[in-house]
Amino acid sequence: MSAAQLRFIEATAGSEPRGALIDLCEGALDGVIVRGALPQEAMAAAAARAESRTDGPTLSFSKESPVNIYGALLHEADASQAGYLDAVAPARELLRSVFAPVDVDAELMALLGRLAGSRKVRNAQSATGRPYGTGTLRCIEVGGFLPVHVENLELSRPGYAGIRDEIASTLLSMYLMVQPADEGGELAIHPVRVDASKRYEMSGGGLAGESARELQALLETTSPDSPPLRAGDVIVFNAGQWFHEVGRVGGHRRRWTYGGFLALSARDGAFMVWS
Ligand SMILES: O=C(O)CCC(=O)C(=O)O
Repeated sequence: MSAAQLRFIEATAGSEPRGALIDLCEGALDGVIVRGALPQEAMAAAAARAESRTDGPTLSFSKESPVNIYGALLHEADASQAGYLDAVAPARELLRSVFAPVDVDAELMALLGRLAGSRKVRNAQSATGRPYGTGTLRCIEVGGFLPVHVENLELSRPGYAGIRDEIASTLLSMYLMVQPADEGGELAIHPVRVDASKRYEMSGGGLAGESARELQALLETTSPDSPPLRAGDVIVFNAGQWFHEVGRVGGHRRRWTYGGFLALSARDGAFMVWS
């Protein structure tokens, strides 16, 4: 782990910097924020529809912090990915109904395409050509938070068996802010980088033991970047390398985001996206 200075840029929808995704992979940039990528009114409608769903989320984490996920999440898949791949099409339908009339996956793929410059952007695929998802809808309840983590360490999870060998760059995360919390719930990106040559002690997706103590000591000597995100803004950042977290959601409103992951493919040089 090492500390450094983070570099973020901001753009407005339609004038995104072409090639920014390559800069993110090469370390010339750490994050890009696209303001007004989707209309605020459409996000308010999507949050209201999501709030009124009576069927339960696909996944619920509630031990320390109440977080609900709608859609197929590779982080939680088993090594066969069968359940994950079967869940992709129904999840797309569910998410289409939440965001209608906006086709959220098409909009985000188009945005990533503009940021990718000359590279293609496509969904990741299984060995038999089945598509991975694009994103999941995430809800952090009031009182909930996401502990500090870094996505490149997730690559050792069983679900990554299908694409692990194809990943040729750091993992990038993209998040569309659907409904920010009315208090707290900020995404905090720490200027502390994971060390690819090091073995980390892990437990339940987070650092444990000496690794956790070392990280905590570094976090106490640095300050994170917390780019304020409004409904309709999208952030794409090098979540593979920079430790990040979501602070506790206060106030009265749940925090809703829609997000997925991407990386360069060793197979065709495209950016491949998965949920
Ligand atoms: O919701 C966010 O802003 C970031 C979420 C995140 O880091 C994650 O789901 O891994």
